[in-house]
Amino acid sequence: MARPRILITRRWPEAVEVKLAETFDVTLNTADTPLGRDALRDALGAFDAILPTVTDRIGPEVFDRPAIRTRILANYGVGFSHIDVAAAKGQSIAVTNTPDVLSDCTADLALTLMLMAARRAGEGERDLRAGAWSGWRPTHLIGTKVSGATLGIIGFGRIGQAVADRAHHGFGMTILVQNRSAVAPEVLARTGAAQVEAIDDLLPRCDFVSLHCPGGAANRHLIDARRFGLMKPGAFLINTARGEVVDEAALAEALEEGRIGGAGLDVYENEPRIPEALMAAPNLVMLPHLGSATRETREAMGFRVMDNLVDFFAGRTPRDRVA
Ligand code: 8YV
Repeated sequence: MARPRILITRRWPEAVEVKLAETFDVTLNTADTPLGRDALRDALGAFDAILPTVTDRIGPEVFDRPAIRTRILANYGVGFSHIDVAAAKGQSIAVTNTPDVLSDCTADLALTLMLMAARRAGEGERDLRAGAWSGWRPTHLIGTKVSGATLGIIGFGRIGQAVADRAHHGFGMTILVQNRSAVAPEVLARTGAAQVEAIDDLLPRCDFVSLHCPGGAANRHLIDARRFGLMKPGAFLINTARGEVVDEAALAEALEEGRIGGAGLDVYENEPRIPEALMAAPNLVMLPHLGSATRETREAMGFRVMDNLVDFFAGRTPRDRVA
């Protein structure tokens, strides 16, 4: 039987590309630039599997073509709000993702942002490199204490729980959780966490709020101007989930007016475009979507995609099938 034709839409860690090529008829995107709508639409007619990333916007218009060959979109990443899952389902195309393997590193990065924002690490490094550090003084770049503070976690899946572990056991933080469904008591007990029914009840109680819910239309602008108003003055917002979860214009305003203490972002509404108002905000730490960016995790994500593909083409249900 002919080997399935697969398209890897961006460059992946070499070890994974090599392994995939042993099993599949692989096409690489050697230019490593996002494919765009027409190229993705063409790919649906030419490949048995497409392996997209967050930079491939696979909306309903991409599926609007005759003779679709693709049977699976095996996403590289846990979040898949860039894929119109209903449209894929409508064409009987399976969708898989890569949970678990990136939870540790994404949680590590959420803590990085929390510490950087609260301790003004970005500002400090910028000043130092600009030659603007005049020396130690008791009032220089005074930040906010992280240890012992209260952390609110919105979305208590694998990554949210990994953040709670680090924050509670590493920094002695009190953990409050808001989640769509009830969290099992033993899961809450691991970090002494309490579940709060509504986001509006959680926000006023937290010194730090970290987002770990899915993106997509359902959670678009979950944190908006009204909810920034509910946060404690001086509190920090951390987003390593998806850009659309935060109303960036409202965030810029809340930062500008000093309604919150600061924020840390790894994801943005229109990546890689960053609004000017955010670029100008000093009390904001911004990283370029680095949540899972370690060699170990990026390789593990690739091998997880490979497992999903092998199962799928062997007629088994892939472990990470989301549609
Ligand atoms: C990925 C992520 O690197 O897995 C996710 O959902 O946000 C990132 O860690 C990216 O999405 C790759 O497609």
